Amino acid sequence: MDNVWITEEFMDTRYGYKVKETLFSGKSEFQKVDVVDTVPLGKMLFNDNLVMISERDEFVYHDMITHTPLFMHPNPKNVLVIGGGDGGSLREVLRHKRVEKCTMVEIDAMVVEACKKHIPQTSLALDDARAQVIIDDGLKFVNETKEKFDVIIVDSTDPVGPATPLFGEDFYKDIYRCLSDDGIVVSQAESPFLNAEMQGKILSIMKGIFSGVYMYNYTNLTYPGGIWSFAMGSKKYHPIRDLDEKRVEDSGLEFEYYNAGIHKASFYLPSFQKRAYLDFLSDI
Ligand code: AG3
Repeated sequence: MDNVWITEEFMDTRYGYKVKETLFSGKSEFQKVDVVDTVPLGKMLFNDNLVMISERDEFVYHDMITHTPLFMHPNPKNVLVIGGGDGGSLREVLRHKRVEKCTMVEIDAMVVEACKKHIPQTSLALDDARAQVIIDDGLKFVNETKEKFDVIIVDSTDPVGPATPLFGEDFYKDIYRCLSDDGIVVSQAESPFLNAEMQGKILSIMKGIFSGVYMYNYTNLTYPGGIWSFAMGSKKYHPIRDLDEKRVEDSGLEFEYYNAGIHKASFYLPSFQKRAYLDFLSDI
């Protein structure tokens, strides 16, 4: 395999990675699933030919999607992850000692199995005693559950294929209902360069449901579009005023990317992005 490349094509752009070895290739009921060992970034998971994680940079995304809401909420005990079959979000959630339980609802068993077998770096946490892994449709789960969650993390694929309804209004109404009175939802929300329309849509949906609507960014090696964003709906807490920096320090956790400074800075958006979503965003 001397000059074999794997490429992602997304929104009329293309990104490539030099392949060492293909470790798994399958087609589930929902999507194509590939795990490939690459020269530059270690093992990578692709769903429908789109990069989900690389061993080299998954920590950035997983730090930001989890620790940001978990340090904003003063006492997150019950957490729900929708999607996230690679286990990376679950791994980071469970590092918080006050989290008593983290339920993960992933639609595609093949993703979970492929990662368990080939990417222990993220999948190790799937066997944790505080983890409950459910293979089911997240949409259905939030529609039916009677449980209340302090933090819900929507770690989905892009708004094409199986994840499309996770970018819709009905889903967020259900999310609101199964959040506790001071709950927070964070959703992966694409790139402001390549998918501004989707960002606007998700924020406008949240605006109709949550009293606090925020967006925050990080920069990123593998997802297309340079800047990547998360959308946040909050019933009570403010992302910056309610961040208890001492608690971040006292947690004793060491992060590769997240820290209190990055947490605060990430909510200050580039002017073009802030201007585009002014109607939907709450004050920072
Ligand atoms: N969730 C975010 C996937 C979005 C990537 N998009 C793309 N490559 N076009 C990934 C799951 C990580 N736990």
